[in-house]
Amino acid sequence: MFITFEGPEGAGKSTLIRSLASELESLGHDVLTTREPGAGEFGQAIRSLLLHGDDLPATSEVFLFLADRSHHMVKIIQPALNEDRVVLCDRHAESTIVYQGYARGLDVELLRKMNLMATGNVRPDLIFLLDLPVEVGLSRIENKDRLDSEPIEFHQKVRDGFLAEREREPSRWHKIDATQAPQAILTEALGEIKKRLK
Ligand code: Z5A
Repeated sequence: MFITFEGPEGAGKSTLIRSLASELESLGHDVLTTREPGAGEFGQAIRSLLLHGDDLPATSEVFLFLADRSHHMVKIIQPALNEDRVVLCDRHAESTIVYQGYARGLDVELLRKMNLMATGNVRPDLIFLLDLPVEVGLSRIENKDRLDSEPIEFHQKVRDGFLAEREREPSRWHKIDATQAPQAILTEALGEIKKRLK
């Protein structure tokens, strides 16, 4: 099962993924946790260009995210799915639609096609949207990177973009109120995964 985690900054994705992985492992599942950008050596190199480099043209940014995604799919995610592992991935294709499309203004329909090319047409079985007001999420971030430092209007477009994407395809998404305590978020996410694993 391929599960991705999306949301605005500081939504608590990494926190949730860590505790979900340990709960799922204790239930006997073989779990892979991974993230975009930045899985493996190739992903790390792209991550540092994207998050810690100079300002980038929006098109350069999108090609770097897609290069990371295609490599990640072929080398890490698809082999794990082939072994029936549960893959928990912190951000994936929907972040490109929302950050580079809704927030940066690139053509969303073109980005959908580019995503499919990068993933070999593989899409997540389940996408968690950890939703919260952008001010709350940003206040949780201690060391801001290049993208965290965008103006508040950019982050609001990101939040609105995720909510709009979820409306397009409600059966693939599960929205969680990310202002709740971590334990409540974990219980809700675990319940949803168990329901879908049946
Ligand atoms: N990006 C893109 O533009 N296009 C793409 O295609 C892709 C990504 C794939 C990656 O940054 C950036 O790349 C990201 C999108 C863009 N943009 N930005 N900015 P990243 O990987 O460095 O970080 P992130 O994905 O944005 O995650 P994050 O916002 O840094 O955090 P998080 O994983 O969602 O949250 P966390 O680390 O679990 O928690 C943050 C803090 O909040 C921490 O102190 C926790 O202890 C605390 N926390 C967690 N949960 C809670 C609850 N429930 N209550 C209170 N406090 C909490």
